[in-house]
Amino acid sequence: MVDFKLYTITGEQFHEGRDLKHVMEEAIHGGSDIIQLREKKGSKREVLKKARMLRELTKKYNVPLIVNDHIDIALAVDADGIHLGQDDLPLEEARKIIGPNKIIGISTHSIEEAREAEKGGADYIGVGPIFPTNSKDDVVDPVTTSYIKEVMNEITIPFVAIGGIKLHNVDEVLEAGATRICAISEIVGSEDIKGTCEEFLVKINRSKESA
Ligand code: 3NM
Repeated sequence: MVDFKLYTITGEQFHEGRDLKHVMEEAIHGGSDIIQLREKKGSKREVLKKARMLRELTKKYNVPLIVNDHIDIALAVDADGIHLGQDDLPLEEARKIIGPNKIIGISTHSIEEAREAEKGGADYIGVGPIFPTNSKDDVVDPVTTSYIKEVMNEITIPFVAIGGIKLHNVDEVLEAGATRICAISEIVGSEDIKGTCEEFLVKINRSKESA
């Protein structure tokens, strides 16, 4: 099973003018230990091209690559796994296509969705949005850190906290019990991507030590 601490997702709207490869390489240099390609626009070919580039990059650093939604592209580039939202292909169907050895992550926004993902064999779940976020179009109301506590009480598969997480509010998320943090805008929109990742990791590691 793959485990990780700091999950960086692509978000082109936040790094306009900067090259995606450079942005994600900086995140990896800062210690981000899992990367997701999340492309809601663009043709299949454009997404495939980015996926190939990120596959090459992540292989070089031995970091897992997850592709959001596009199972065909995940298979074509031999990504480590896929991430699915509640409106994407159901988990069981996705598992049939992608096989038993790939990672499947599921976004969840309630304990019912978390239970269903665990029962269906998800490898990890996203738990969010913890705070308000502008990075997702069809976003639901913030679930707050109380959802983290519910998940910790009941769910045994790994979970990653997501949604509006910034350096200034991550301590609250860690104090609630999260050990894995995911961010888009705070990382890829940063002037200092590597430094931002390093700061996140200092906080995550400090919280782990005191747990
Ligand atoms: N999924 P930022 S929130 C992609 O709650 C995504 O499932 C969410 O971006 C969920 O770190 C979110 O910029 C956006 O808020 C995260």
